[in-house]
Amino acid sequence: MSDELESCDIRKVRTIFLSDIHLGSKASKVDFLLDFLRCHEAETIFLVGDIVDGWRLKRSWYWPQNCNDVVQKLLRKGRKGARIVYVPGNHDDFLREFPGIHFGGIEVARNVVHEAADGRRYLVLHGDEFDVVVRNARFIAHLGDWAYDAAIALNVWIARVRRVLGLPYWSFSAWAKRQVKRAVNFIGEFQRVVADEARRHDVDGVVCGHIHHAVIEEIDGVTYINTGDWVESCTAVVEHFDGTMELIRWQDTIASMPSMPLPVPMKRLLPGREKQPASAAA
Ligand SMILES: [Mn+2]
Repeated sequence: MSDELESCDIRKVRTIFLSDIHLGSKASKVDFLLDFLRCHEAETIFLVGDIVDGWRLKRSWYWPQNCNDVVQKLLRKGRKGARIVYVPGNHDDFLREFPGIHFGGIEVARNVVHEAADGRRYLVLHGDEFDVVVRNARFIAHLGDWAYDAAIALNVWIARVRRVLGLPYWSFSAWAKRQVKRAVNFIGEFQRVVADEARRHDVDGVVCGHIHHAVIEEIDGVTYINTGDWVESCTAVVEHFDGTMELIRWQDTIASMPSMPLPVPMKRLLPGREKQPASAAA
């Protein structure tokens, strides 16, 4: 038996949906994803966009070994018979030039309809086409990515300058609250627009990613499923053999698995957990 099989009970599911892994970005939680992939086996795996962060890689190359491990693991699952469908997102839009191609057993599709075991049909797409900024002007989106980092650096300077001028401290929290409110509006609007698109395709539901906000919910008769991301939330959606869809928050799952060896960052988050096996071995 391999180490992989010893580390967790393999969960067999019909379908896995993953998106927004952002391989090539330092923020990507690659080790958690590797654990998730070790513990799950599926007949079909949908990669719902932004799997590789081409925008980041273009700016500076960052590709540690564990990124290769993810690719290897997926290719291996493909060799062992899993169907793997890659629906590109905006960060890996270089793949959109090649709809219909196969590489290493992975098929690339702009969007695809998945029929679940219960006969319900789901439109699978990344979702950035509904992000008005991305759709109307790609350069604004690129700027946005850069501008976010710049804004944070700028805050430090604004505070310093205001202090020198004797002005009161500019309330970051009030500003942040306004941003959150706008974000909530944005999420709601995005979900509504994507659900509308599903209705136009005459399907029962939609599986998307892009906004890094995992959820399964009914929106006016359409099942809206967002797979979330592996940058912050470490979420995936699986379809069971009866067609039930389940949202998995991997860090919660790991925390409830006493037999699971914790990846290094998790040990820091959950001190004390790793002590149990040590004392048992003694
Ligand atoms: Mn995206």
